[in-house]
Amino acid sequence: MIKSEFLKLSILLLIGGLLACDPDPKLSDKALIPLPEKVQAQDGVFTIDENTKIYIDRSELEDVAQFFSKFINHSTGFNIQVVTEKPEGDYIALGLGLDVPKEGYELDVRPDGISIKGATPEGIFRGFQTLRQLMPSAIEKVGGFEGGAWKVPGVKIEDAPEYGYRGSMLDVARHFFGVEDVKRYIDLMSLYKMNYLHLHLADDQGWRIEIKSWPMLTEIGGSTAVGGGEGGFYTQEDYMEIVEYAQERFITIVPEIDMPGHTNAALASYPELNCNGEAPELYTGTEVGFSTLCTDKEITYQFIDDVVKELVGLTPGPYIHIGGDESHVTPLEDYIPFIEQVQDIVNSYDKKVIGWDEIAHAALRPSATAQYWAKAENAKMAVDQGAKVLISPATRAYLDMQYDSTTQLGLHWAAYIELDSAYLWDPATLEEGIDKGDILGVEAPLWTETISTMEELEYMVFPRLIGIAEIAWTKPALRDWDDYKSRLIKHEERMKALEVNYYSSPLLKQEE
Ligand code: TNX
Repeated sequence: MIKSEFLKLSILLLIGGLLACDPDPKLSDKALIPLPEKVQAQDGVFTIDENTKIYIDRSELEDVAQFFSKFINHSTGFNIQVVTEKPEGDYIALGLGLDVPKEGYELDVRPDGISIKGATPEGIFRGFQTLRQLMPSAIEKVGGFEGGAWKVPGVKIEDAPEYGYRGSMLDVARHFFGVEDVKRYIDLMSLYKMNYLHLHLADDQGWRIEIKSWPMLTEIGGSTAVGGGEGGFYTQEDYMEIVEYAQERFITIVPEIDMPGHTNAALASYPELNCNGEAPELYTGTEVGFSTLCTDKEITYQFIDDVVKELVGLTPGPYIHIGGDESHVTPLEDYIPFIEQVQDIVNSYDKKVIGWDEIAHAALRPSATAQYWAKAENAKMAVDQGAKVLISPATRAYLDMQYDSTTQLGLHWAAYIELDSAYLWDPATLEEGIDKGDILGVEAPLWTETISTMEELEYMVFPRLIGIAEIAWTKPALRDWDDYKSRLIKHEERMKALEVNYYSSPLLKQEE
């Protein structure tokens, strides 16, 4: 008897202790990245429990609402439902009709309810990412419920992005990354409100997308990788799976076929594309600039038309990327008409062209965008022609650059890029003559000559991509390195919950 009383008392004390350990979360303990435009703390907390509903009053919000309920249910084990009639108890309301930009939103968290409003489902989706960062990090784990409550601190947030294109690029040509890896990358990007994923689908070392009218591209050209590994490719079915997965997260895939250089894999597959008609050996090294499509053969343009046509069939987004970089063995007098003709092919399928900054040597079509990676003078030539620029400076935004001289993976031809260097710049003031109005947005590319696994990929990408995401989303006047750094330190817990193999920079340890 005495023993059982003691047991009861201990259990009560234990529960009391647990409750005391679960104080209301404070807004100041949360890390919002990218930082929203206006954040105003409000009293109280909202508690998500098994009775919480997601309330929508329009069918356009059904998909986005289902996405959230699934997300929350996965980690909490709740069975939160989407309802179209105003519920009795507390709920999360999603609503349209707000007069804000396409991706803008307002998030209001009060003790008796949460609302996310916007102008489009996309805006609501971005707002949900903010709400997600206000929830305990355990929300990131499937079955993450470890006791305690899913409390969200009271807050009113108004937010909208600085740039409409906030992206990353994955080089799946040097080393191939399969569908599941790309999906994980898309998931991670979406947490930081990124909206474009550029896939570098063909290079000297590999052709990674099935083209039904030119089947040897993948059969031969897809069969290897840097270092001589087995390579791989996406069937069109696989690729659509990626496109649709991205679409559900309001991320647009931009396919790139690099040309006229970086084409050894294509030339090895179809020797008629080569000026001498001979197939070169498959290439597994890391040199650049030695290959070119034959720019004065008719078949080259038939080939490009066929490839672009099939790609367009897989591309709901507006852009096709034509590469155009480092074509060192294509004489400029051949390069220029080539780029002009390829732009016309892409435009004939109602898609817009993006190309690396060298394409500005050619006459750019009005809808073209030059991706600034190396030469500011190329980017300025593009601006002078009235084209837009996508900002990806190798010295700041290249995710394959080493953090410092001790980094084992990656390259350092452009720079060593520590977290502060990746964060402390602004697209609109980076180069004189390239102003806010000239800029489509910001993209951080990951080249994979030295990277072949997801673990390695995550190490190079995180947390630098997060800083780039903030540069692209948050107004420059609101950005501050020390403030960002302290948010990133708080955010480490969430990356751990996501099992991201991030680079634990010494800069993240200086504080406290
Ligand atoms: C330059 S960036 C390249 C790529 C390499 C990269 C390595 C660009 C347009 N071309 O072919 O992979 O450097 O950092």
